Amino acid sequence: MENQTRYTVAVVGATGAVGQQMISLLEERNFPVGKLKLLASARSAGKTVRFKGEDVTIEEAKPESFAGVDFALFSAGGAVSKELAPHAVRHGAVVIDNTSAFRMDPEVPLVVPEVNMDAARQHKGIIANPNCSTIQMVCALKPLYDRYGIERIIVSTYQAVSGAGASAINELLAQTRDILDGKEPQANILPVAKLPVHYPIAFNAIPQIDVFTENGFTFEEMKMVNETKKILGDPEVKVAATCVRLPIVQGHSESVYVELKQDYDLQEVRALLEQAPGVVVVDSPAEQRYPLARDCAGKLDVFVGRIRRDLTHPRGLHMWVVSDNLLKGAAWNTVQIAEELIKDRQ
Ligand code: NAP
Ligand code: 3JM
Repeated sequence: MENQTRYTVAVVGATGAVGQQMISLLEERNFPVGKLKLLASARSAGKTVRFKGEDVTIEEAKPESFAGVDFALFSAGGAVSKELAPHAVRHGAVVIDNTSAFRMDPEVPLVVPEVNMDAARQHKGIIANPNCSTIQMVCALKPLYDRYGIERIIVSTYQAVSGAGASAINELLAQTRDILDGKEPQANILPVAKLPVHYPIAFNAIPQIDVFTENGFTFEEMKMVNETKKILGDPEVKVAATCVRLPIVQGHSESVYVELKQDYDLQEVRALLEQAPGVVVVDSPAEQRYPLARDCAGKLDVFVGRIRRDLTHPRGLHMWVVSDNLLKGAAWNTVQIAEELIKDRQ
């Protein structure tokens, strides 16, 4: 494919946990990159990253960095996106933003390709990538939503530290080492770096992800509530979430309880999930088979198991949903949106 169109792609946040996965995916998926621009803070300017056998030098992200860029993949926090995404759009780039900066903006589509790729095609320069916990949940729920309708969702998450960035991964590893060495663990990052109180995550479970909102739910929990409604295009779906951080490096797990609008047949539910794009069913209690974060890390799909009927509600259903938070939850969903957009142009 010598004369295939090639694109200038910018990765903003190139040194981060998500940005590094984006760079790997662009290479592994053979995305038609003509030029790769790697952008981060001034702290990283001058460092190099290998891409397709060549060293690419990281530059400081600035408003003028986006001249000639076709796709700008943002993953450097909400403040950076708010400041720089409008400049990328001004330069003619399509922005795919991984932060919460624009997700609830009515002018910005919030997209999971398996669920609502059509919305992406209506973009006005910016496409938002949902929160990692929302993405994997809606992938598993979409086939059930289409077939039966959804009344209500109650979800509890078991989230990996990589969702809080490279520094949270380092913190978990250092604390684990310290505790095993009989030393006092130091906590400076989790649950929320910018807040004053920190707790060790090693050998722990922290029921706080992101800041608290006035209603007693955290912002992460409210992302799941609001983003799910926007992606499904249904403001009536009731969602309640409890988001918990666990000492896992990569892979979010979720206990999802859903009340469907219509009676369902369990075998049909299983068949719908087996046929759903991007979903893999791993569910065999007789063989003790169910999705495990360790097995799902590094994979692009959403894995579903423990599919069972609720004992108290006739239309209630339980599932265990696992995916790699840095891949389908972030970098892969972003690169996948870009792949779908270029398919349209070919
Ligand atoms: P991370 O490992 O802490 O990396 C942060 C990245 O942002 C680094 O590349 C950093 O560059 C860069 N950065 C920081 N300040 C900057 C600035 N002023 N200008 C330009 N670049 C700057 O975090 P991460 O886990 O990769 O996550 C990054 C962001 O992605 C998060 O803040 C969040 O908004 C979003 N995210 C989304 C999801 C999702 O569910 N879709 C999941 C995880 C993260 P330096 O190395 O130079 O500091
Ligand atoms: C995941 O703006 C920031 O400091 C980033 C906070 C953050 C977010 C967010 O709100 O964009 C950290 C980790 C997310 C996310 O995907 O919502």
